[in-house]
Amino acid sequence: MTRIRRKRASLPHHPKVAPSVKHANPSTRRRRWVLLLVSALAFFGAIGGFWWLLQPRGPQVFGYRVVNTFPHDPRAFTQGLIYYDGFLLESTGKYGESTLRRVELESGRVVQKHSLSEDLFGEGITVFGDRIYQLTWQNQVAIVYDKQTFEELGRFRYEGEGWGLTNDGTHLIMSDGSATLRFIDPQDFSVVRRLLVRSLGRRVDRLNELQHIHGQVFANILYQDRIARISLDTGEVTGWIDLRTLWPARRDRESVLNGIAYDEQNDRLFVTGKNWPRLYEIRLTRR
Ligand SMILES: [Ca+2]
Repeated sequence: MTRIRRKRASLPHHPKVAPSVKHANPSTRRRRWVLLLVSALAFFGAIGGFWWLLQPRGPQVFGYRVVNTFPHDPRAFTQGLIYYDGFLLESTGKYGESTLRRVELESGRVVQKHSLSEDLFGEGITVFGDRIYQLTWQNQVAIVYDKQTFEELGRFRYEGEGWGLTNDGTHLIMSDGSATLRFIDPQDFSVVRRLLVRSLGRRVDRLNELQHIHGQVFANILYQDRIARISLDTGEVTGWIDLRTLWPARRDRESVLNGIAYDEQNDRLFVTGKNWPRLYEIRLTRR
């Protein structure tokens, strides 16, 4: 009994809690809390910043400025357009009206023309080497021409529909109305790669006329009068060009924006549409 009483009596002199904490004054304690809070904020802030850096950025939205306006044949149901060697090359559609033509930019005058047979509906075109390749809509036939004389050199068959056509210097790149671009071997027209095009995770359907520009593909979207700038590595849309106000006086639902051409030497971007009376040289502006 005596021992126990002694032990109890000694308790206040041997506290179990460290004296430094138990007896820290209030200002020291406050400083510790502030330090802890600041450290936590810095830690989570750094994690948040890192996460933000890793997030995919949304596409840039571009406006435009009209630099020049040129005449365009209002009877041309434009399905393919390129700028090549000082002239425009244009493919027009519709059964019985489809053509391949060489057009003087300034006057809109057709200086050379090849008419397709009435059963063919002309679509996208591209120049590759000494040849022009022209797609047809539902005929599943690509026609190959001598790029100077427009003499037909041969034909290839492909699956599905043919819409837009361009090339990256190695492969032809083709659209078919879906969100997928096909990369085509120009020697035998075999498909070497398919690229699904998305914008913020959503498929971008109705990719139509195409133009390869500095490693990206520009594609106008049917019935939207917008152009998507597409990364050829990922298929992601990196930018949208809004051209809805460019030519609002359309005569019917089908007379939509369809035709992108690029003069690489002089960095000029041209656009027109189906049966549009004008072809525009535009400069992109940031919004
Ligand atoms: Ca084009």
